[in-house]
Amino acid sequence: MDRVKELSVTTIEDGRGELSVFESMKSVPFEIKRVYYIKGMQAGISRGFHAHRKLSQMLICIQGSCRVLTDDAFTKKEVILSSNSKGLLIKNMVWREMHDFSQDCILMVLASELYDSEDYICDYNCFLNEVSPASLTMSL
Ligand code: T46
Repeated sequence: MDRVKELSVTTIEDGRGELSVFESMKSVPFEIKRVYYIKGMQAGISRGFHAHRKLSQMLICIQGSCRVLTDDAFTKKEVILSSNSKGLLIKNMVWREMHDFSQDCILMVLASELYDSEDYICDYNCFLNEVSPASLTMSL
C-alpha cells in the first residue's frame, strides 16, 4: 500500500533533551502549508472518519500514543504512533480513523494544503465511489 507510508523523523538527542526536524520537500515529501495538533482526547474517543480529495498529511505523535487505521479502498492498515521519531504519511484519497488515544496524546499534523472543508469526504461509500486512478494525485 503506497498511499500510506511510515517515515522516520530526524531526532537529535543530547543531554538537554530532544529536537525533531521536519523540512518541506526533504524529510516531508510535500510543501508544508499548515500545521495543527490535537490533544486532550477523553478515553474512548475516536476521531477522523474521513478521506481528503487533495490533501496529503504527515502525522506525528509528539507525546503519548494513538492507533491510526487507514484504508485506500483496497488495503486496510493499522499503525501505532507512539514515538516522535516516527511519522505517518497519508496521501490524498485515503480513509483514516484515529483510535485509542492515550490521555497525554498530542498528535501533530503537517498538511500539504490550507484548510478546506470541501476537501473532506465524510461518507465511506462516497469515498469508495470517488476512488479512481485520476483521483490519486500525489506520488512519492
Ligand atoms: C485529519 C485528521 C488527522 C479547522 O477549522 N481548521 C483546520 O485546519 C482543521 C484541521 C480543523 N478545523 C476545524 C473543523 C472542525 O470544526 O476543527 C474542527 C475539528 O476538525 P475535525 O473534526 O476534522 O478533526 P479530526 O481530528 O477528525 O480530523 C483532523 C483533520 O481535520 C483531518 O484533516 O486528517 O485530523
